Amino acid sequence: MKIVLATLNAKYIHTSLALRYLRAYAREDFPDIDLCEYTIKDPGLSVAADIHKRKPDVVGFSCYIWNIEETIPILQMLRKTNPNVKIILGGPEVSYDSRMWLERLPEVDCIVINEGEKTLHRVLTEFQRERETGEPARLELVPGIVYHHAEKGVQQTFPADKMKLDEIPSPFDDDDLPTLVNRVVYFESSRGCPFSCSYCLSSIETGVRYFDIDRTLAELKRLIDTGVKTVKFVDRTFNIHRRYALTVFDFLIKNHNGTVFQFEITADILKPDVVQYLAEHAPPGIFRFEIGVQSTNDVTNDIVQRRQNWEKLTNTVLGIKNSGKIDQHLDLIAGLPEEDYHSFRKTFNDVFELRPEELQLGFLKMLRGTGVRAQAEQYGYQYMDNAPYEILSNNVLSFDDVIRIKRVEDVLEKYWNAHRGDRTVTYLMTHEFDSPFDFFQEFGDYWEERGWNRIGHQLEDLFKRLQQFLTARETRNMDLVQGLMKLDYLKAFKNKPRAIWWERSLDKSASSSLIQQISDSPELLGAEFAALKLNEQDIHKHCLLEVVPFAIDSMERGAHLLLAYYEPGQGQEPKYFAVALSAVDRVLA
Ligand code: B12
Ligand code: SF4
Repeated sequence: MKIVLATLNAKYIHTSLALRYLRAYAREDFPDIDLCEYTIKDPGLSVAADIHKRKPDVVGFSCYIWNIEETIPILQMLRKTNPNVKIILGGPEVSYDSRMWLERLPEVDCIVINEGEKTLHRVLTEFQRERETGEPARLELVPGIVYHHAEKGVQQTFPADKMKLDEIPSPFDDDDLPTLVNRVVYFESSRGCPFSCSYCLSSIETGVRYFDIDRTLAELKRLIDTGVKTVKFVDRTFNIHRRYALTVFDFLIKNHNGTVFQFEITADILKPDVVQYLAEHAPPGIFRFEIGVQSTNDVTNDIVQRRQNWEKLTNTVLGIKNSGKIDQHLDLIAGLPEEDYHSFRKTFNDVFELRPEELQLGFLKMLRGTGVRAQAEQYGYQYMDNAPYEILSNNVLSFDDVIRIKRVEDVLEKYWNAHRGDRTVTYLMTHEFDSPFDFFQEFGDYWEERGWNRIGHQLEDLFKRLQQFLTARETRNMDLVQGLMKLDYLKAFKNKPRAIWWERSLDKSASSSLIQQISDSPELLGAEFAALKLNEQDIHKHCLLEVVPFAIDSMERGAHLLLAYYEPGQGQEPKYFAVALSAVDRVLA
């Protein structure tokens, strides 16, 4: 029996862990399985054609919020082109309201609800038996599915028991592993979450199950040895089990070999001793933490049953930040119950205070199966009918508010999260705007007014646009802001940039005589610079000179000569050196 297991990933770089598990579990009895990964951008017809040419007897699709709408036309084409093929759906998007899905999709033979390995195997066994005996598959005997019954219509069987995780063979097979090196490899050490946030699907399943720790470590070692660049743990809350988490951290600290590991952690339950251990031992740039904050409004958190200790969360985030070794990505959700525009502004500012490396601003999605969806009427929610079921408004947040917050998201992504202007934005938020949120909101509004949301942007454009916005609103201290923008712009390059977006503050001859001066007296720029022993030619080739109106470490006012040095062959951001212009002038004189 030829089986195709297929899915549409959100992007090419993502990979499907679910399909790899399903194949691993079924393979012993059903060796002829093709695992086919596409993306949501692939034309439906070419996906259908690719599956069709494999001549499958059974096709299983893995369905999520990001791919369901694109998957439906594909399975409908397959049904039309091959009336005999068996079509199975599984995945979180179809595990809730499954009867509705099957009624909506008569082309589908059955839907597997939740955990799929054992259930898929049982369904396949029935289909195999049908092929061999000619008797109809006895789907009523398979727990955990919804299927079409010839007379009784759509039927649902009893829920399937949860599996012991170690019964499932490794999802990573030796032939497949090398193809994953440059993609994001998802990795699971546990299933389930003990928390009950009502907007999240993971709150529905009770209990947390773990893979045996030795197996987990051995699997991680395999990924590291294959040279996989990025591994993302999909565990709902990686640090629930303190000892398990510490063992994994410790193992990775000792064995990472350059592979980057991302974890979703709950910051307020990460114990101070673990934070300290990580701060001391984590290799820089190897771990990355995703921390869901969602809201700092207590009423909102109560309603969505999210218990969160803000003080402990803050201590963890700052402790990790101060170590400078682990990037943190904090998540917010706009549109939660009773969080109006002003409350969301406060949430945003509270979280921004922690200066996370990335702050992701998402909008509430009313996922099928979740508590918030069941309570939609109570809080006056309007939301999209189809995936991703994003909210449009509720009783305290109008559609206009939602649209305004979207503008914040847009510039937040382009500037803060892309690290285009860290120094400038930090300065603006603390000195020239009432709060970080107000900076992003005002800039986002201006951005949209100008129609810039409809065009593409080079790096230079981002700086020119920021300058245009700040000038138009007559921002104070623009000379200082522009100095910071220069530092930020120059930092974006690994080699001396060819183009700059501002008018040079030094003409060619002034620049040349300064370079000569610096090469004669490099100690002017400090001992670190002098130790580089750059000659005049090196400085011409690898350094860029500019005047900024402040001292770069203290930000004290006063014209300074800035030298940005791009060390050849290092592929790193420049090193900055500076000296008060008056000091250089004196020497020059
Ligand atoms: C990886 C991931 C992503 C990746 C996508 C990767 C990809 N392949 O393209 C990225 C980062 C892009 C992503 C984004 C989002 N995600 Co996400 N994501 C996950 C995550 C962390 C892991 C999924 C996974 O691999 N799990 C491990 C596998 C083994 O479990 P599984 O997927 O449930 O599969 C089992 C069963 O479902 C079943 N099964 C699955 N497929 C099939 C197929 C067949 C044929 C059968 C029989 C069975 C079956 O068997 C599997 C094994 O037991 C899950 C949370 C989680 N830990 O599961 C959320 C999750 C899937 N995401 C979710 C959400 C809401 C989102 C976002 C909307 C969040 C947002 N930003 O607002 C976005 C959507 C992006 C978009 N473009 O619209 C929800 C899903 C809701 C839904 N109905 O699909 C989840 C469940 C999180 C949650 N707890 O609510 N996400
Ligand atoms: S949001 Fe996080 S902590 Fe809350 S139920 Fe979902 S996975 Fe668990």
